[in-house]
Amino acid sequence: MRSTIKVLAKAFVITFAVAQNTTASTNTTTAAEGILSSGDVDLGTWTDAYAKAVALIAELTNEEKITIITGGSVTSVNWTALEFKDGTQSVQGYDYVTGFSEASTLSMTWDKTLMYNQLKAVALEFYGKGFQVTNGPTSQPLGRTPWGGRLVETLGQDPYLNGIAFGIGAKAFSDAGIVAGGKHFLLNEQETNRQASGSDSDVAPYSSVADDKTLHETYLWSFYDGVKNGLGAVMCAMTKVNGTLSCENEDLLQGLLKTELGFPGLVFPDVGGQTTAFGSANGGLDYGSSSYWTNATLQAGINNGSFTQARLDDMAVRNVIGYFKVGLDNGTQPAYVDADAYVDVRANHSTIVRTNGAASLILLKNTNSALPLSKPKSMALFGSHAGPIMAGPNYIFSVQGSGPTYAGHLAGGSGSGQTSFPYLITPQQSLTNKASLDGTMIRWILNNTYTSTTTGGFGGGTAPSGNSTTSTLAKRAGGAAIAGLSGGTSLSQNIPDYATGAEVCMVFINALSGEGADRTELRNTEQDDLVSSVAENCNNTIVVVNTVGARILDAWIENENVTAVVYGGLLGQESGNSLVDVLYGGVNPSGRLPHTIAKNESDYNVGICETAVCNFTEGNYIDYRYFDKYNVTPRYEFGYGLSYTTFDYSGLSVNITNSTALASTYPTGILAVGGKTDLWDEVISASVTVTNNGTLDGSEVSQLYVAYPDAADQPVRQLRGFEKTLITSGSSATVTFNVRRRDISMWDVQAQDWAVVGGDYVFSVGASSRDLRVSQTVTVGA
Ligand SMILES: *[C@@H]1O[C@H](CO)[C@@H](O)[C@H](O)[C@H]1NC(C)=O
Ligand SMILES: *[C@@H]1O[C@H](CO)[C@@H](O)[C@H](O)[C@H]1NC(C)=O
Ligand SMILES: *[C@@H]1O[C@H](CO)[C@@H](O)[C@H](O)[C@H]1NC(C)=O
Ligand SMILES: *[C@@H]1O[C@H](CO)[C@@H](O)[C@H](O)[C@H]1NC(C)=O
Ligand SMILES: *[C@@H]1O[C@H](CO)[C@@H](O)[C@H](O)[C@H]1NC(C)=O
Ligand SMILES: *[C@@H]1O[C@H](CO)[C@@H](O)[C@H](O)[C@H]1NC(C)=O
Ligand SMILES: *[C@@H]1O[C@H](CO)[C@@H](O)[C@H](O)[C@H]1NC(C)=O
Ligand SMILES: *[C@@H]1O[C@H](CO)[C@@H](O)[C@H](O)[C@H]1NC(C)=O
Ligand SMILES: *[C@@H]1O[C@H](CO)[C@@H](O)[C@H](O)[C@H]1NC(C)=O
Ligand SMILES: *[C@@H]1O[C@H](CO)[C@@H](O)[C@H](O)[C@H]1NC(C)=O
Ligand SMILES: *[C@@H]1O[C@H](CO)[C@@H](O)[C@H](O)[C@H]1NC(C)=O
Ligand SMILES: CC(=O)N[C@H]1CO[C@H](CO)[C@@H](O)[C@@H]1O
Repeated sequence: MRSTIKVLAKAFVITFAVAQNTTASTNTTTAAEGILSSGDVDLGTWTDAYAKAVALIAELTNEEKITIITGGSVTSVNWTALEFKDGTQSVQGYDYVTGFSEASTLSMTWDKTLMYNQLKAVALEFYGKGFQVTNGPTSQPLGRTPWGGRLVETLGQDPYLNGIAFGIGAKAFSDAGIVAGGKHFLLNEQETNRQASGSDSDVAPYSSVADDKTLHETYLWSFYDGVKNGLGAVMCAMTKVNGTLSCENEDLLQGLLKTELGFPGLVFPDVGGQTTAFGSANGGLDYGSSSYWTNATLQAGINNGSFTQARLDDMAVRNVIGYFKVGLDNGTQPAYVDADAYVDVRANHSTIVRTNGAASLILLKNTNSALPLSKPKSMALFGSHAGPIMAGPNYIFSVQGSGPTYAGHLAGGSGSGQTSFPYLITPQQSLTNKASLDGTMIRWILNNTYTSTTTGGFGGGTAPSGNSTTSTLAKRAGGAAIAGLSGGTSLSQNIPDYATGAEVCMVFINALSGEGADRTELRNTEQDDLVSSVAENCNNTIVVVNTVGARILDAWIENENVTAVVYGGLLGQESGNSLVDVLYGGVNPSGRLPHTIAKNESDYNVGICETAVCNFTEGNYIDYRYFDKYNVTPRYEFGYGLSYTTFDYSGLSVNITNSTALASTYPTGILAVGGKTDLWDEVISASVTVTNNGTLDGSEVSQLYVAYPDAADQPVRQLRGFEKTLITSGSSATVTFNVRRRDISMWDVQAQDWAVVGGDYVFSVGASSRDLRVSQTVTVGA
């Protein structure tokens, strides 16, 4: 065996075609497709890592290779088992790490630089604790349904936005010396019935069925970005695709992932994803359980043809290649430490958390110049989300589902999205600090329904009701005379009385969900009633929403007393500070919606699937693609978000920059890591002038949407570029978008390839998916 592998290693140096002959096996019916040594995929920048991996594996017996693929160490070659860990929002369950914002929050920034900075900082903390692989970044669940319980962990509901962010994550993690383990592969869009255990075994795990076009154009899309940008591992899902477990699905893993996308790394299973020895190994799982993959089973399989030597070698190579690719062999990484060890890896990452939190916040409504605040005389805070939970910070949550709300300030998720907080700045804390600087009088009721049952202060007297003129002592007993917010009326401890007369009323609401259960609601009666009862008494009610996914606001959004709404994800340890930065204008808001907020639940077309087979019959039409196609008016559309300044768009210019490339309907490039190379060619350039015509400096997110010709059978318009640009008041900036071949391609089911259909493409740039300001048509092809 050793000699065979040595030939493999040597052959690699010469040509890939030579290496192909070493894959000969006793079982030729098992697909050679997806085997790295076949040479089908040009490994590019992975070539050196592949050579190192092959050289390492060449030193091993089959028994030792089996040790590696089942997560063991082989001391003879100094191979130490890889340490895997959850948590792109922090090293999960660890002390002395940073509590970053969630991935979904990061996607709200629409800022590529900030995404990179944060994800690299996260990865450096994993590196410093001695981990080699992260179970992330998370592209999917993508957000087929807004009720999906895990959307807080993912990078937005649009394949393009999600893909760009996912690619940035793969690159940032790799740059930090960590193997990025992108997840979940694939069509794992809901928590209900995801696992046989604890569910109805007749229907669980559910099987997702998507047609080939939808699969490529919506769900596989972002994995192209991830693989192209350096994913070294991919986590297959717990669920099934087309009736076969994702982790044992040869079409999915050996075919789509390893061949079409040219993925060179290891596939590892989500919990329970592996149920057989040969189904999983032949299906494309590379890292699995020693209870299925025993030495005896796999060696017998090779002997009787159920399995192949080539595949075992491939699995072993794939287990170590990522380690070499990111330079984990360079001797620099600190030793692995336990969760409570005092190894402080935080550096100055709190500044990233604060900056990115503020940059992610989305201003949805702002009337009467309610925001930014400027030294208000008085302020009242409402809702349990404004302040700390009794015992916290938000730690530790179940993977069996959580929510629908959280009775304290929510700044981190649950399950795999759980944040490890070293501390948590609540809005109450940061607003109080600000009040002390500004001379603002501040009150709070940190409860959504609170009514005091206290009847006495001094001596237990009865609280006065209304504008009682009883004795001073009685007033003090009820808190009226000393409270004073209400300018003469008595102030008892209830929500309407605290709201009455406050110059600013701030209401804080949240929505929580996470791994293990889907959302049960997209709005919350208790919280919506709180907003309404404050607004009934306060003509300057500002609502702050921190949510795990789309949150319906229609119970009160049109109330004229609700003057401003700030909407965001879960912001991490600096949450209150990020909010204050935006509320007081230290940071001009520039977050944009990564999903559509509907007016009603029934406006969304996809709910939770309760059957054994989940047919993705809606095709590509999820989120704004559905709203646009079926003329459903959203409350706030995908891409929406206000600023304290205003921007004007002009002078759009769109040119084909590589007509040679576009002369061919299908890509002609070789298959490489990330798919055929020319899918990534920049073929069209668009530029636009954006002018800040308001009085404050601010950042605008210019968004490029493309409408394909009818023959391509595509949604009305699709995001195909975005750039966040800081523009000072009165200045202009030229914003340029480079459109890649894949950005104007459609999946041709007959040809099984990405096609550029000839015809007129309309390029529009604007401030949201429904606020397109300038357009230009470009004719592609004959
Ligand atoms: C590899 O196999 C092919 C076809 O089976 C054969 O033509 C070629 O000569 C072989 N190459 C080597 C180096 O053995
Ligand atoms: C294993 O590592 C040790 C210490 O770094 C080194 O001395 C030894 O040569 C290595 N062995 C192999 C087989 O690489
Ligand atoms: C080893 O890799 C890490 C992570 O990329 C890097 O920070 C470090 O500088 C490298 N060390 C050496 C000696 O190259
Ligand atoms: C699943 O089956 C559908 C319909 O037969 C097919 O279009 C699709 O490509 C299959 N998907 C996978 C991942 O095999
Ligand atoms: C592993 O399997 C091989 C081949 O069947 C056998 O020679 C070897 O003894 C086994 N090793 C162990 C530890 O069982
Ligand atoms: C090859 O392996 C598959 C299972 O992976 C098995 O069904 C088939 O019978 C084997 N073919 C031969 C010729 O042994
Ligand atoms: C909020 O106040 C209500 C009414 O006073 C009380 O029943 C409830 O327990 C409080 N909730 C919390 C989370 O303190
Ligand atoms: C809001 O009410 C206050 C009194 O509480 C009043 O001074 C102010 O003019 C009102 N503002 C608007 C916009 O109605
Ligand atoms: C708005 O607030 C004022 C108190 O400032 C109140 O009189 C009025 O009824 C409120 N309007 C609504 C629509 O609730
Ligand atoms: C899913 O689609 C298939 C094929 O169109 C159909 O036979 C099946 O009944 C559908 N299942 C559900 C649960 O809708
Ligand atoms: C497009 O071409 C025109 C004419 O050559 C040129 O003025 C413009 O700058 C080009 N725009 C872009 C975005 O390349
Ligand atoms: C409860 C109470 O005493 N209400 C009085 C408040 O003041 C107004 C006007 O002075 C009276 O009409 C109310 O009866």
